[in-house]
Amino acid sequence: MIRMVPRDFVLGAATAAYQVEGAVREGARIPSVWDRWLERQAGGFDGERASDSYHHYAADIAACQEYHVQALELSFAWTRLLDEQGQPNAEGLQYYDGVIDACLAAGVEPYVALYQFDLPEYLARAGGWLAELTQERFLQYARLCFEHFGSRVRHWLTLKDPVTEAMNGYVTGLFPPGRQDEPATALAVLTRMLVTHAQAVNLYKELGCEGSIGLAHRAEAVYPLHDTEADRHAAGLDDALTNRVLLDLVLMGELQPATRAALMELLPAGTALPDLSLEEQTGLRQAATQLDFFGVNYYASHFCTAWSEATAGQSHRSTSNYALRGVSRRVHKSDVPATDWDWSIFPQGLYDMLVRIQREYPEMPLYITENGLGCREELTAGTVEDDDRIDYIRQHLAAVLDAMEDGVDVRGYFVWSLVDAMSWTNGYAKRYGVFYVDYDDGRRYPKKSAHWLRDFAQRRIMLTVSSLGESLTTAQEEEG
Ligand code: BGP
Repeated sequence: MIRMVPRDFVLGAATAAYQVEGAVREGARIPSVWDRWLERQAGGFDGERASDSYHHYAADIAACQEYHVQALELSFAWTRLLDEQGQPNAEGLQYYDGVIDACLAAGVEPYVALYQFDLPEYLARAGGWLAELTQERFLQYARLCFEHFGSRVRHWLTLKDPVTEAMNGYVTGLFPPGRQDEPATALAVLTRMLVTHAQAVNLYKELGCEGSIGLAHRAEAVYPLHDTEADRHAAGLDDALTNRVLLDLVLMGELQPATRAALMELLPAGTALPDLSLEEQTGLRQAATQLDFFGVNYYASHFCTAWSEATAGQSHRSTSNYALRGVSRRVHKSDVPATDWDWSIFPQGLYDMLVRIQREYPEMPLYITENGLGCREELTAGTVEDDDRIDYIRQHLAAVLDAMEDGVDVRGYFVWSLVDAMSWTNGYAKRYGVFYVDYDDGRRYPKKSAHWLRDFAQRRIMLTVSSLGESLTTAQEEEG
């Protein structure tokens, strides 16, 4: 079957400030919680240099133009734009002026996230997202960005992956502050983040900015491992924390009764659900109706079995091992292929999440704001023959096209990532880029996937043998 990808379907690539910029001591940047966290970890990597995009952004944007990457999703570093007193940092503004102007000059549409995990260190010390000061400063920061860049940046994301930040910070301990087995705190943090997100959306609309604003969620599908009542129940509880809290609060402005019931069951006895003032409740509902789009980050799905033993996952940096007491244990399914890091490769999960969001929540344009494959890779003769990545992208794009044919309103797809970048827990060993980065000298090399994406962006044709999971070829390869 030949499928045409609509001309107005955005094909882009994504990065995030802390994972690519480096230059942590330049431009009067203030410390981020990740600087200290990585210093204390025994992981043997840090964000000091990363992909050195701080100094190579012009080349990266030129590569987007050359390889027909229509849009670049990036995040701004809060730590570069606002100092500890809440005052704008002129050097930071100038740096991102350069980035945005280079994008516009190259015809590459910028999609900017205000935040992707890199909280200023002084706010982490003040209590992180649970502190009022964090919320206050975030809104100052959002206002600065909207006012300064609003006429040039037409697509904003308030937050990316807040569930990942909350769960890794307070359940698995993989992210700062490294606390474990505290699902109630994770829920409180997530709720504060989403209240702040709502205030930022409402601020954007109050300022009358002409553009669109959304949020990106790592939407991992959760299935029962076995078709038993116990496993179905475990998957339901896991899904409540992993997806439903965020989807309910962001897309409906309040928790649905089934989500509340699941939370009451899975949280330690006597825990109350996070308290929201009337104003915050109204703000959440208002933001849900004003939101312009919703971003889906998708990498893997989970197969769950009931679990009453200890929470685990914290010490397993190279595998996807995860279990939460009283909720579920995620088990690798032997008939599902997996990445070098044990993440399931399951495009059906992306299709299911898209259809579900469309079916269960009010109508909303969706973007795939991140999707990609992390591998161990080496440069050979100036390139990487990353056929696995091409296959991964093809299969997931096919799932997106399937969902669109079934009525889901998907507006674009961003591959994670444009260039190899620091992985939060796996450092530089895990490469996602369609451009290889030599971390010694910062040079970039297009991988085979960059060429494949360029051809795909030009032709916008995909030939699918059948539906999900089947191998796909582009018209060009068929011809050639
Ligand atoms: C997403 C993050 C990205 C990226 C990706 C891959 O949740 O938004 O920043 O890191 O996960 O994850 P990892 O680097 O852990 O493999």
